[in-house]
Amino acid sequence: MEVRAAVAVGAGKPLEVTTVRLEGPRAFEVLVEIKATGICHTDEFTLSGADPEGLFPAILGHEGAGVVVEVGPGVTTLKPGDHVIPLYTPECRTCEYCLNPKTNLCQSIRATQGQGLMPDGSSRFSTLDGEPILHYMGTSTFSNYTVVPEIALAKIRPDAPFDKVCYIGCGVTTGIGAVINTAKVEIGSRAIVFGLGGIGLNVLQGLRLAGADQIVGVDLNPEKKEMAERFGMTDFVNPSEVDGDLVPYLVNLTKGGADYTFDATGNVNVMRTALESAHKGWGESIIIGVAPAGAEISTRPFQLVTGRVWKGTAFGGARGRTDVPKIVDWYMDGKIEIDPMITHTMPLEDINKGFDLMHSGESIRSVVVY
Ligand code: NAD
Ligand code: AHE
Ligand code: ZN
Repeated sequence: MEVRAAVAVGAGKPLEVTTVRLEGPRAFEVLVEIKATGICHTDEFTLSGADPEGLFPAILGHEGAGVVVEVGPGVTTLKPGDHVIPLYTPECRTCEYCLNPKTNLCQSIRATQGQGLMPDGSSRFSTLDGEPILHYMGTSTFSNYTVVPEIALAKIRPDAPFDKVCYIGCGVTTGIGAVINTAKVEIGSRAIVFGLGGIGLNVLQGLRLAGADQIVGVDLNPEKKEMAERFGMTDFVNPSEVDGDLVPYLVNLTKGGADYTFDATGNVNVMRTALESAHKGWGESIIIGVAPAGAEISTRPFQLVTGRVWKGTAFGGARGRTDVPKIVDWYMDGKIEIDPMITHTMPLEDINKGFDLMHSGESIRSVVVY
């Protein structure tokens, strides 16, 4: 079939919205009509050329929601008409990783996913001339139809609005999950969140849910303060307004260091500050941000010797087929908020404007509605 997609043709180039060809689902695959997709900073990271795994031409997008149109042979858990959220972290429930309760990183299709291919090693997308176009993160939601492995689809309730719950496909789950699944924050904790964008705001609402007492937000953009307060931030720090080193300032503000700190910037210098502003003896720092190719983190080993812990999280430690439908219920039941964070919506034709809004810091989340 012919579908409309935004194609990433090369690093640093605008997406090209065009008609491409999509082959139907093969065994254990599902054709999904994407109804809405968010634009995450990770899409921008890959489009910029900073992603060591970035490949072109490809159809980016990993924060979508839609409806099953057709299932391939062997698919047993989904049928046409089901509402779904594609998962860049699948959940096969049988691999060594899925069977280990310590991780959510299902590896059953990771190798081909990283190469922009379906599990059988081929692509379903091509140009009208028949040249292959690669998938991205196994999801490729910047297309009005996409093909996704069955194990990479969470079935969700049919009354949830696509243009809001698409955000659960990455940002919401990553931020809240980092608090609940990865850090396992206790009631009464003090926390610092670096970066108050689409992920950081969800870390804030996760901290609020977990009952943290002090929630410090750090961002260079003062425009982020108001929205962050709405999501539970108790103290705002703009590093450009702090005289001297940020670490002692934050340690003092949190009365000895935070129990938990979170990087949601992807900047390795910020990651170091986050680790070092965690409390001596027990403070844990969680890296969420994705850093560019070649970037490395560093600190004095003494920081770890004296009890601080450095951790990372992908997709908030969530097991998508199990956890995503529950997070959709939390939203529908009013336990978490999504609507105010979706600051802009646009048709696919205007998707590059969504990237411009992210660059200028004007948006939290832009959502493309098909
Ligand atoms: P975003 O662009 O919406 O937000 C980033 C925020 O960081 C902005 O508010 C910006 O002003 C702030 N910032 C930038 N540099 C800063 C600095 N030096 N000090 C303080 N604040 C600074 O991006 P996002 O969508 O929220 O994504 C954040 C990061 O999380 C990205 O690196 C993204 O790739 C990553 N991410 C990781 C996962 C995961 O599973 N680990 C999932 C989603 C996104
Ligand atoms: N490809 C990059 C790493 C990108 C990355 O870390 N992705 C996160 C999700 S970000 C979503 O917005 C992730 O899930 N990582 C685990 C995995 O297996 O990719 C690189 O540096 O090579
Ligand atoms: Zn993302």
